Amino acid sequence: MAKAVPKGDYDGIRAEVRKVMKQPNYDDGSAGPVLVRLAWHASGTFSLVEHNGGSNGAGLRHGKEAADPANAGLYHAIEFLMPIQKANPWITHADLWTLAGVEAIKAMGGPDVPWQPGRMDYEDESQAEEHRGNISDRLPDGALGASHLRDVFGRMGYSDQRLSRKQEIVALSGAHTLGRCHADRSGFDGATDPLAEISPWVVNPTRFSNQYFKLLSTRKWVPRKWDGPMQFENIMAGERLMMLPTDMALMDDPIFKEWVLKYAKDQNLFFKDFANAFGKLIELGVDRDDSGFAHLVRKAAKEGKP
Ligand code: CCH
Repeated sequence: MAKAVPKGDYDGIRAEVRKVMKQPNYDDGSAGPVLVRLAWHASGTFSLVEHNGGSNGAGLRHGKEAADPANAGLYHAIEFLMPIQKANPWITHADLWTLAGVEAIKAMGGPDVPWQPGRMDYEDESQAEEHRGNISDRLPDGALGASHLRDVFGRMGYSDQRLSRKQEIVALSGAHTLGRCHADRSGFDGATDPLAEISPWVVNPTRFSNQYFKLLSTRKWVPRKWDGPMQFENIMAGERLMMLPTDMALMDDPIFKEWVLKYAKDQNLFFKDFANAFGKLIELGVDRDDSGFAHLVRKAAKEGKP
């Protein structure tokens, strides 16, 4: 049972998130990684040009967005958080999902990501569709390469054409230091044990660190021989680690690679850039007022400069 905390007590909500993160019978005993993925998928549908999608509304609970194969498995995260929302109906799902992602990152040893409340929830499918339009097919496809990453993140407003944003796509990708691929969710897999169906990018997938960049840049990654989707593997500490083609694209592309190497060397730099880029991500689509990243996103949209 989650605890009811006074209205507006977001630290109290954070404490409840830490409690639900402990899931002894789930993956590595932690809901943390899937909570981070929920915050990302709730936000990553944003389009700067069409100005729809994004974290406002928690649209992922409804209709086409809920059924989007890219969101397979995220119902686990939604269900983990449900008791908190039930005990605290004053917080919207959209605020709770983003706050849970941010708190999970912190609880797993990562940086403090800036977060503000103020998101509303779409009550039903028709309200979600009215506000969001058709936003399916907007999340990235792990089978593709660097130009796909530029298209997808460019649509959200992240771009490596502008100096200040050059590294954000790479910094965000560093979240793959957390969690695993699940064959029954994304089709990607890589377990050493043929009975296991889930595999991580790093050895300790519940600790936020720059390990993903270290391994990506120093290990020998070879295409996995199997009849599933194309993915890369390396055996380490008896565990089969994996990389998606999109992960490998960060090493193939010279601009992305420069940042992979920087983050591999300097965890503080990664934490700083990640906190900034993730803070911006969870603001996408939030038109609450004229402050913070929401303001920057609106300004960029007006100027027509993704
Ligand atoms: Fe991711 N991600 N992600 N990802 N992701 C998957 C899992 C996680 C892509 C594909 C996949 C980001 C960017 C990308 C997480 C955070 C982020 C999986 C496995 C695929 C496939 C899903 C499964 O089978 O359960 C692609 C492509 C991109 C391109 O950029 C970004 C950005 C973030 C956050 C900042 C996290 C965390 C996971 C682990 C989830 C879990 O359940 O363990």
